[in-house]
Amino acid sequence: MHELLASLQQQLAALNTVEAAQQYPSSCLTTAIRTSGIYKIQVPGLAAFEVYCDADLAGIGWLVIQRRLNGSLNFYRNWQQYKDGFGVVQGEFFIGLDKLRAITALEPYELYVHLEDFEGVKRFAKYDEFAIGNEADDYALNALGAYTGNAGDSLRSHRKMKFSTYDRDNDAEFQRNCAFLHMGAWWYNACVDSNLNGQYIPGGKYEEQLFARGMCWRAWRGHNYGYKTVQMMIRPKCRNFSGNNSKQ
Ligand SMILES: [Ca+2]
Repeated sequence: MHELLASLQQQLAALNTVEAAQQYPSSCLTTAIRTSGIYKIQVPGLAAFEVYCDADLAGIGWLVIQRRLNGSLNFYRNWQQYKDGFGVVQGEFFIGLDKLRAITALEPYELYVHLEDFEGVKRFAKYDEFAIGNEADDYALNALGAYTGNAGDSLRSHRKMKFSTYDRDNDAEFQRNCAFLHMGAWWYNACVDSNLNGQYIPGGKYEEQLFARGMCWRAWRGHNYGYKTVQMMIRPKCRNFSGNNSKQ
């Protein structure tokens, strides 16, 4: 009898946990979120946290994971800071690798990279699958699906690479530290086709000797150009959702 009671109590506790977890959505793709702004989400393993949901750039349902607007925030940071995240979600920020892992492990996600140059031209790169590993796997870019867009594909060569910061060299360049060399933090190979956490360089174009230290996306404007605005966003992929979520 005592065992049965204990079992029932356990089940009740589990139900309460589920109920608590359902207080907030697990992503920005929900009928309750129709406009851009700050919302709270909750994913297993983490306390509920605020995110910025974007409903303007590419339809509804996008959760912003990284944003560069004006260079006001330093992105040349260490492993712990990239793990935890930094900045504020309505401005310049990086969401943090632990959160990014927890979100993308929950269900299939797609990735949208928005770029705007200093002439006001906007382009994008979209990938129909996106997921990263856990910390034991150094948050490797495990899944990167098919590309569509008009900015070109400058993430392909970073697929399967581990995340690196200046104090955690996980790149494929044996002699050198790519994060230090390119003053950013990324899924460096040996080393870069893109460096969207690199230095913010007003005006965009920079000198040859600063090779790929800016927020470059090689396929559009090469290694020596950094964009005015960058926004990386993710959205659950496989849900049958009736909203206007596919302008592109
Ligand atoms: Ca290295």
